[in-house]
Amino acid sequence: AKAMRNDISRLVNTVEDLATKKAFDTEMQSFFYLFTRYLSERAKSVDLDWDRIKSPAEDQIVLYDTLVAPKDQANLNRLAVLKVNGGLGTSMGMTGAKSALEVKDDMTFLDLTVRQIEHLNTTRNVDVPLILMTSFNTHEDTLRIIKKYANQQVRITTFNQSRYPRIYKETLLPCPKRADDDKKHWYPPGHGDVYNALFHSGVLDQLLAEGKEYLFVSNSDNLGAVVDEKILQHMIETNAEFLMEVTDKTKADIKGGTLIDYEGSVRLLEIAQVPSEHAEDFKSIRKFKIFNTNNLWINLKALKRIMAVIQLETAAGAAIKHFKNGHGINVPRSRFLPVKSCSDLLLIKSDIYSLQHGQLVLNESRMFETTPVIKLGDHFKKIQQFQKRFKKIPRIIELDHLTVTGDVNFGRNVTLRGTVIIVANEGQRIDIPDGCILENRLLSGNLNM
Ligand code: UPG
Repeated sequence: AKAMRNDISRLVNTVEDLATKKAFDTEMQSFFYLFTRYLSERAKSVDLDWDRIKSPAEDQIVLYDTLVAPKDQANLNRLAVLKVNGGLGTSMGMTGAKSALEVKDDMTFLDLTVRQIEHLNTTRNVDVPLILMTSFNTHEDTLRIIKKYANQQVRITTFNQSRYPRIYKETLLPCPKRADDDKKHWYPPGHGDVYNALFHSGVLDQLLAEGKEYLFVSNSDNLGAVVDEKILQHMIETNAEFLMEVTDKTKADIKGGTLIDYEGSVRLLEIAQVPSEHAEDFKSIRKFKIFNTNNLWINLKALKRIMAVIQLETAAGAAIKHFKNGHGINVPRSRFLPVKSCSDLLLIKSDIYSLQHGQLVLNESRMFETTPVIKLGDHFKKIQQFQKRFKKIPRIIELDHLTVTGDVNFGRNVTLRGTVIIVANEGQRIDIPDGCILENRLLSGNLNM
């Protein structure tokens, strides 16, 4: 820790401008606390006792269907919306901000979010501001997209989250040598940094000064996270300082965090906290039925009060344990529509959904309640590959299940129905021609149809 402290002072001393230096110093002190906590936790090696983890009690998770709408829109003027937008789309092979990816009708995640808020503000005649937390990785992409909204019905504020130095595994010393050292030597310390960054950027005080009391936080890739007046009303009625929207877990959600009861208090449990011998338990749908959508509702005055204790959380939802009356709301799946992979992207781009004021709505002509299950193989993992392999997004309104493996390419105006499985083995290639209709088909081998 001593060596780290010296290195940090040296880093801070590479900054000349006094104001910048002060802000950077504060950031590095926060990093240093996190680092020393890491050292002490590593020494103890446990933070949660697995045997004390229980499923949440009934009153810790409220069912969405029991909530009632407020009589008017007055609450909305006390609300602000924040998107955590510091992450990159690395899992989809992107080098920039994931929210800058075009998802539908030439609009990016950010454009759709702006549309959603704009629609809320105009139809309800309110002034809900949009706050975007960016990181040094996503700041430029974000500004480029939002600049066109400068004169619209939505006020957009951005602030940058912290930038911490990466450390060498062996020596535990920082990688960067100077404050302006290359990007690759730094990292954004997770969305839990939102509290610290909101506070230090001055945005928390600015919101409070404007009379905003509640903050709705969600992931920037979750297009289902629209403002819900019933949830806001419930928050006010129950004096809950923190609400987490959870939803029923399916096999596809095994990685998400879950709410648990720990010695009578409600807490978030993330896979990273689970000892490896219990990883399978954690993933099971039976014991942990719900997972965190990361749609969080936070009382801003309470946040200000407890800033000192929550500044070091790495996951935003983990802060729930510090607030009074914090609990979960079990919401419909439609409030969690993320794009974590190119399979998710195919679904959202397809005719299964259409857009209404930036919101995705299920196509009425689909006969089933559920959306198709899509599994695209490794050849579709990266966004560039995905774009190259689909000349046009197929029509899938009557599809139940699609599995694609290997070197497969789709032409224009392809229609997929029922269960379709396409397998190109190693060294083979399958091209689905323009206008092709596949219904309950299994294609494999080396096909040039
Ligand atoms: N993000 C930041 N800053 C960071 C890291 C991430 O703003 O330093 C943003 C990112 O842009 C995205 C969001 O945080 O919008 C979520 O990040 P992601 O990596 O997609 O999610 P996880 O951190 O793996 O999981 C979160 C919750 C988990 C929940 C899941 C739902 O921690 O409990 O189940 O979101 O998708």
